[in-house]
Amino acid sequence: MKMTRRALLGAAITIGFAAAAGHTSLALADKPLTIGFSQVGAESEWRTANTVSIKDAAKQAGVNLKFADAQQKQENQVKAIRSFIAQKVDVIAFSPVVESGWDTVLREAKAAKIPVILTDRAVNVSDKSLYVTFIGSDFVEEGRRAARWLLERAKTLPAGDINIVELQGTVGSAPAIDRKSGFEQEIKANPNLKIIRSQTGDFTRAKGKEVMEAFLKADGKKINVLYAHNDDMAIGAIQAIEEAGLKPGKDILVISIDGVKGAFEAMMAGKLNVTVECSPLLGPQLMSIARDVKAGKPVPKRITTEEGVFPAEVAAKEFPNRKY
Ligand code: GZL
Repeated sequence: MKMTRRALLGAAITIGFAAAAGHTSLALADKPLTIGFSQVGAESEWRTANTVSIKDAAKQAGVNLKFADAQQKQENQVKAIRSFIAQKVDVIAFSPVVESGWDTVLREAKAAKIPVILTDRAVNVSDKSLYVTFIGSDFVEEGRRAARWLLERAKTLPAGDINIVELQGTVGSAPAIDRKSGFEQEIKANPNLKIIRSQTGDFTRAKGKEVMEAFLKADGKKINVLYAHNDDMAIGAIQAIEEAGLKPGKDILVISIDGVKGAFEAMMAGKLNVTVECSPLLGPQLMSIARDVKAGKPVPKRITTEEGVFPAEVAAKEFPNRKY
């Protein structure tokens, strides 16, 4: 069948458009995903492992990662997020140092049509559409698990009050708020369990040691248990307990959260009684979710990491399996 000149021209134009479209989509497919990531800081073994997980996963996934360390200051995270917006990254991800104060900058990201993913810690915002999803642990459950270990252990202790001192994480942070709440809810089951002192150690070893020294000066012999919101503060406090001439893990039971290698070493040395796992290995999940978000695929609003509880009795056996 002879094609008329008009038909040939129409066909040529159609092929031209298709090729261009094909070429464009091919080009888009080849362009690496760019993620702007604002990290809390480098305050603990957990945080260091979290940063390694994110950077390694980005390399593995061929993601162009723009990484900013906020040195535990919210204003630095806000600055970093604004810089990512200016650079027109594909996705913004961050671990918010504290829960509040994010509405304005997240509205700027939304206006710039850049999706935001929360990792590790949650935010308190009036409009939940300001972030696409939150990948991280259930900190309330971590606090409950710490308390459940103590409720069981309390059954083997002499009758009477069991005095607890608490080293809280960073003031205003989701893990500090939730780990405190979960622990307090659960210990209500035993009225002998009393929190006699509670103060922030800001998730660091140095501050954990300093605050524990103050607790020991005030209440020394009265203290039966230390509940620390992370292993780094517990490890700092263990040094203070030893310097006070007491045996951590025996004279004062030590309970903490994270499950970093340092905690397993302290348990194997008989100085820490239990650590509740909080996995920092969020990198691979972040990269995969970010790609889905960029591709416009639906993702769950909340992705909770699976974790365990490791008492001292299992530390030596579990230690070789630890990845952080
Ligand atoms: C928990 C994380 C906490 C860790 C601390 O997901 O945000 O911050 O428990 C870290 O070790 O500093």
